[in-house]
Amino acid sequence: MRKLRMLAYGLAVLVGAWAIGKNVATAQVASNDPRIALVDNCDPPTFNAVIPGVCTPTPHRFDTTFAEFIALLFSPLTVTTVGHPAWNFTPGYISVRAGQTVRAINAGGEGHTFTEVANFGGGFVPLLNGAVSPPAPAGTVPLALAPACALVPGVPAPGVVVVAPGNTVNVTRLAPGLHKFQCCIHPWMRAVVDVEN
Ligand SMILES: [Cu+2]
Repeated sequence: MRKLRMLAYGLAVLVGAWAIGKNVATAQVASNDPRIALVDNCDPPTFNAVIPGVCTPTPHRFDTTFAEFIALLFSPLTVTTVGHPAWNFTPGYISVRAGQTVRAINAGGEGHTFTEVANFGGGFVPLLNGAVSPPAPAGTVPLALAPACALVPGVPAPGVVVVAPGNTVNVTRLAPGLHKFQCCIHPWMRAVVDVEN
């Protein structure tokens, strides 16, 4: 467990440092724009005991403890990370008209990214990709990194913007067709935006 804590703490520093250097678009847009909520259920005392400051208290306190979160990262039915279902993008599929702005609103207590990827894949936190054992069961196949989620030290990746709790990122100028978005921290948080002509 100590090793896990050290690793988690290192990751928190990494994510925190990344968030500080980023601007998140918060321009006012029409309130009827299609929106996707970035949702989690982090319990502040237990998450912040492992990764200080990672879970912001919210008016309605979230209550998935860190241990519960880790316990549901994996399932005996699959060899890859499944993730805790309380961490998700909702809705996971929306259909919008070309030209509409999609608002991705962080309704959770943790930072998340809303990153467009060519194909869904792993994020930049090895623990949450199933690459660290424990907690990953023996035989776990780590998720392959989605290239758009790659972090290169000193080189900000355009799509890897950490959206702080309560903040919104606006996605504009989406071409007609299917667009896939995921969180580069919790790679099971995913949504598809279908842009109609
Ligand atoms: Cu996330």
